[in-house]
Amino acid sequence: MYRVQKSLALLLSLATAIGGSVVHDDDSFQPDHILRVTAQNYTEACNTRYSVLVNGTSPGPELRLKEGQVSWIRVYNDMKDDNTTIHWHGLTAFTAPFSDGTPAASQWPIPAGHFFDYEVKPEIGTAGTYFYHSHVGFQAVTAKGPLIVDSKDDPPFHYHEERTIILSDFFNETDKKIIDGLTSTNFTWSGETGAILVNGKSRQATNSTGSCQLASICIEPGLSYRLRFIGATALSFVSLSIESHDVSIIEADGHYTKPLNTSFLQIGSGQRYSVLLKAKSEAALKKAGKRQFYIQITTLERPKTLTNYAVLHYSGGTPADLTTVPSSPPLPTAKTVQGWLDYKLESLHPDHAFPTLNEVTRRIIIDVHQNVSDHVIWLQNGYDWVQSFPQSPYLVDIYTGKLNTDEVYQRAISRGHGFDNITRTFPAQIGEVLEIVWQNQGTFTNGGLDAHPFHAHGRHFYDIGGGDGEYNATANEERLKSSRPMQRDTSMLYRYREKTKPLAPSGWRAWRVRVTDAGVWMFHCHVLQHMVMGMQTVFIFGDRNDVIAQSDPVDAGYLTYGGSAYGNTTHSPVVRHYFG
Ligand SMILES: *[C@@H]1O[C@H](CO)[C@@H](O)[C@H](O)[C@H]1NC(C)=O
Ligand SMILES: *[C@@H]1O[C@H](CO)[C@@H](O)[C@H](O)[C@H]1NC(C)=O
Ligand SMILES: *[C@@H]1O[C@H](CO)[C@@H](O)[C@H](O)[C@H]1NC(C)=O
Ligand SMILES: *[C@@H]1O[C@H](CO)[C@@H](O)[C@H](O)[C@H]1NC(C)=O
Ligand SMILES: *[C@@H]1O[C@H](CO)[C@@H](O)[C@H](O)[C@H]1NC(C)=O
Ligand SMILES: *[C@@H]1O[C@H](CO)[C@@H](O)[C@H](O)[C@H]1NC(C)=O
Ligand SMILES: *[C@@H]1O[C@H](CO)[C@@H](O)[C@H](O)[C@H]1NC(C)=O
Ligand SMILES: *[C@@H]1O[C@H](CO)[C@@H](O)[C@H](O)[C@H]1NC(C)=O
Ligand SMILES: *[C@@H]1O[C@H](CO)[C@@H](O)[C@H](O)[C@H]1NC(C)=O
Ligand SMILES: *[C@@H]1O[C@H](CO)[C@@H](O)[C@H](O)[C@H]1NC(C)=O
Ligand SMILES: *[C@@H]1O[C@H](CO)[C@@H](O)[C@H](O)[C@H]1NC(C)=O
Ligand SMILES: [Cu+2]
Repeated sequence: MYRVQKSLALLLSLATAIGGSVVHDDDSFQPDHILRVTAQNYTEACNTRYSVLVNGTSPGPELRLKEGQVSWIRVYNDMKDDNTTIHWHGLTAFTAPFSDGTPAASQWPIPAGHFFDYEVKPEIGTAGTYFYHSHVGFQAVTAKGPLIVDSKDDPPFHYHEERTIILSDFFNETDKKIIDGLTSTNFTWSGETGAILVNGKSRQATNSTGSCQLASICIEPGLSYRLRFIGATALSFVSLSIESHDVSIIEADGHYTKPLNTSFLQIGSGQRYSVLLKAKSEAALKKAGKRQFYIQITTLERPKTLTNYAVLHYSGGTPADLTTVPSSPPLPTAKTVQGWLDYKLESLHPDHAFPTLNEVTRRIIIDVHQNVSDHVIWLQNGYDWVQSFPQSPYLVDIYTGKLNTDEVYQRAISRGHGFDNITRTFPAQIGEVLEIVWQNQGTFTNGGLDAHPFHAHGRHFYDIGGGDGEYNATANEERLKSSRPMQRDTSMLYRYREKTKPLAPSGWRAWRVRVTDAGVWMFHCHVLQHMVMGMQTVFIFGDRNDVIAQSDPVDAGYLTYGGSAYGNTTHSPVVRHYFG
C-alpha cells in the first residue's frame, strides 16, 4: 500500500516536473530578448562582403542573462532564402529540449521568414563569459555576439568595471563561395583570414588611406578591470598580449579560476577567458610617456603569420590614434606554447565532482585525420559528419520513434569504438562516465597535421590534459595526481609538428564527461572550415525513455520543418514553456 502510494506520488510529481506548460506565444507574450538575422552587404576591415548578421551588425548586440533565471530569446530569420539557428555556446546543457540551436541534431532550422522562441536557463554557478552564434553552414563567421551570464551575487573578484573583447576573422569571399570551394571535388581553400577583428574592427598596415580603424578599449587610470575575451574566430588560433600590461586569468569558459598571472593569452575558436587588469596610475602613465598601448594579436599554426592590433587607451589625455598601425610589432612575435595552462589552471573553488579513473565506465578514442578521396574531408573514426547527413534532426527522430536508441547503443558497443557508423553517433547511457580522447593523426595523403579547438555541447567536460604522440592513460593518470582538472567546453588538440607519417598518432586531448543530461549534443572542432569539411560528431545522451520523459503532446509543432512551434507573420507559435 505504502509502496503504491509512493510510486503514484512519484509519477505525479514527474508529470508536473517534466511537462512544462503549453503556451501560445501570441501578441501578449514578451520575449526577454529579440535577435533578428539578416543577410546583407556589410563593411568591415575596409572590405564589403555579403554577410549574415544579427541585428544588422557583426558582432551582434551583447546579451546579458542572469544565472538561475529563465530567459526567452526570440530569433527572427529575416533572410530571404537561407535557414538559420542560434546556438548558446557554452550554455547548452541548461537549455530546454529543442533550444540548443543545432540544425540536424536538436532542432529543425528556422526557415526564412519564420521565428523561433529559445528558452534558456543558465544554472546557478555558471555566471561567466559566453557567446551566441548561428550553427548553420559558415554563417557564424559573422552571425554571432557576446553572451554574458551575470552572477546572482557579487562575483568572487573585485573590479571596478568590465569590457568585452570579442575576436573574429575576416574572410573576403562569401559564405556560399567558401562552402562550395571546401566541399567541391575541385577543392578550393577559403584562403587565410584577411584580418583579426576586435569587436568587429580592424585596420591593416596597408590601409594608409582607408577609413577603417583599430578597435579601442578605453579605460581610466587607477581602476581595475575585468576584460572578457571571446574567441569567436572562424579559423584563427591566436596569441594575444598587451604592451606593458600583465593580466591575471580569473575565468575560463564560464568557470572561475584561481588567479593565474600571465603576459599573454592563447585563444582558440570557441574559448573564452576573463582576466583582471590593473590600470596604470596617472604617475605611471606620465613616466611611460604615453596613454595608448597596443594589444598585439598573432595567428598561430598557419602557413603565414598574421599580426593585427587593437588599442588599450587611457581616457583623459589626447584622443586615441586608431589609424596608425605599427610598422613592426612592438612585442616579440608569439609562438605556440604547447599545452598552455594544461595541468596548471585550477577551479577557484574545489570541484568535488571530478570523476576519478575508477569512476570511468568507458573510454572512447576518437581518431581524427584528413582524408582525400574524391574530395577533402575530416574523419572521426573513419567517418565525416556534415549538416546534410541526417535526413531529419536526431532529437526529432528520437521523439517520433524513427531512431531507436537501444539499437544504436547495441551497434556502437558491438563495433568496439563506441561509435554507431549507421547514424554516425556516439550513444551513452545516463550515469556512464566517459573518458573521451581526441587522437590526432597524420593526414591520409602526406601526414600533415593541424591544431583543432574541440568543443562540446551539453554539460561541460573535465579537461584532463593533452600531449604529444599517442594517449597513454597510465602516464596521464600520473600527471593528474598533482593537478585538479577544470571544466571547460572548448579545448585545444595541439599539433606538435607540421607533419608525421600518414595515420601516425601525433598529439591527443582527453576529457572526462559525466553523462547526465538526456539529449543530442554536438561534439566538434570549432574551426568553421573544418566543420564544413566533416569534423563534427554527435553524442546521444540517454535512451528514448530519458528523452521522452521530457516530452509533451505540444511537441508536435517541433517535429516538422516549419511546424507550428515556428512563428511567422500570420501565425504565433505554439511553444512549450519547459521551465514552467
Ligand atoms: C535587436 O533588434 C530588435 C529590433 O530590430 C530590437 O527589438 C532588439 O532589442 C535588439 N536586440 C538586442 C539584444 O539589442
Ligand atoms: C551586394 O554587393 C554585390 C557586389 O557589389 C552586388 O552585386 C549585390 O547586388 C549586393 N547585394 C545586395 C543584397 O545588396
Ligand atoms: C533548410 O532546411 C531544410 C530542412 O533541413 C532543408 O530541406 C532545406 O534545403 C534548407 N534550405 C537551404 C536553403 O539550405
Ligand atoms: C579575396 O582576396 C583574394 C586574395 O587577396 C583575392 O584574390 C580575391 O579576389 C578576393 N575576393 C574578393 C571577393 O574580394
Ligand atoms: C578549380 O578551382 C579553381 C579556383 O578555385 C579554378 O581556377 C579551376 O579552374 C577549377 N578547376 C576545375 C577543373 O574546375
Ligand atoms: C585594406 O587592407 C586590406 C588588406 O590588406 C585590403 O584588402 C583592402 O583593400 C584595404 N582597403 C583599403 C580601403 O585600403
Ligand atoms: C599576480 O599579479 C598581481 C597583480 O599584478 C600581483 O599582486 C600578484 O602578486 C601576482 N601573483 C603572483 C603569484 O605572481
Ligand atoms: C579515404 O581515402 C582513400 C584513398 O583516396 C579512399 O579509398 C577512402 O574511401 C577514403 N575514405 C573515406 C571515408 O572517404
Ligand atoms: C559499419 O561498420 C561495419 C564494420 O564494423 C561495416 O561492416 C559496415 O559496412 C559499416 N557500415 C557503414 C554504413 O559504414
Ligand atoms: C604508458 O606509460 C607508462 C607509465 O609512464 C609506461 O610504463 C608504459 O610503458 C607506457 N605505455 C606505452 C604503450 O607507451
Ligand atoms: C505561417 O505558419 C502557418 C502555420 O504553421 C502556416 O500555415 C502558414 O503557411 C505560414 N505562412 C507563411 C507565409 O509561411
Ligand atoms: Cu579543426
